[in-house]
Amino acid sequence: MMPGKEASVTDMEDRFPVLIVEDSTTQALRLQSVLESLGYDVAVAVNGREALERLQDDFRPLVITDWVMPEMDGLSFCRALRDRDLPGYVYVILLTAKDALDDLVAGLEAGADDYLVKPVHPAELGARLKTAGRILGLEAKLKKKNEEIRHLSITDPLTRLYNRRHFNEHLPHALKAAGRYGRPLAVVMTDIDHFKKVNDTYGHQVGDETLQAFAGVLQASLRRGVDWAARYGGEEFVVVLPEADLEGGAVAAERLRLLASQLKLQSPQGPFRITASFGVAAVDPQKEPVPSMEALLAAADAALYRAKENGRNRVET
Ligand code: GH3
Ligand code: MG
Ligand code: MG
Ligand code: MG
Ligand code: MG
Repeated sequence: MMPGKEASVTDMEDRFPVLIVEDSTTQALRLQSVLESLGYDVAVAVNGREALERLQDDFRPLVITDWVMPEMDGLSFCRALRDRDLPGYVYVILLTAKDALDDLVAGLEAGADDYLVKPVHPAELGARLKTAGRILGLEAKLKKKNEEIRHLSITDPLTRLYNRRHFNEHLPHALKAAGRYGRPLAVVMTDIDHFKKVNDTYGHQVGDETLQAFAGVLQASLRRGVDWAARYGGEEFVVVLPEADLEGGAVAAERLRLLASQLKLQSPQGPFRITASFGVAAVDPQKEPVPSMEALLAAADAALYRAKENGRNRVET
């Protein structure tokens, strides 16, 4: 940054919260005031043990630690920190009066990212902290990208519902939880009736819009925070209702059936409607052992097949 120029937004974003770990109150206060004058948000811990505790509930990705401290010194602190599963990477600067080459090597080997010898000039400290900020900023960017990729990997691009991958990953968890807490769980499988005719009559584009509208009905109908819907295949969807038994699942499916049949869909050839068939299956750990995901889905699928056989636009259990 050029002198006289204002700090850019990026500069501000790179000032991550700092934790000073220092047993000398005088030194801690001096360091704190330097850091605060540079624009950092600062907290202080008096030794390694206290710092570890503090990072658990007040996570600070930038740590400046002293070496010689009672209870837990800076090196033990670095090693313990690297063993912890914290919310993100902690960039550690060891700031110590120990100035031997062996000490520097030992400090870095213990897990410190940087090593500064006391007394450090505020200008150097500021520059070192900027380096730390660049690295932590990069980590934050990667984390955000990872979350985006993770989101994409579990989302169906057409309907924005969860995809089959997420469904296959999460239904077993939901079943395990149901078994553990002795709670029921219902799955509703649904398949749009004569959907091939929608494509054939109105074209694929309208077919896609129909899938989006139908998925919208499913998503909007989720009543509890724990309920979720996924696109299982082409025009097949599944709704998972933890806490619902077979009867509750059937009531939910009946509501969905009605809402789907009331959807007003548009095409260049004029408005049209659809219907869908529903198959419901449930587990009740109070009455019987929790089945595998495959067995539960086979039961829902068999019920869906009966709904088709019995004339479509209906719910079977
Ligand atoms: P049924 O009442 O027995 O379910 O008849 P159906 O015509 O709905 O069943 P079928 O399984 O024969 O046809 C499903 C159709 O869904 C065939 C396929 O081209 C279409 N489809 C699958 N995925 C998509 C998609 O992403 N977009 C569009 N537009 N069509 C899709
Ligand atoms: Mg000390
Ligand atoms: Mg079919
Ligand atoms: Mg169909
Ligand atoms: Mg089908």
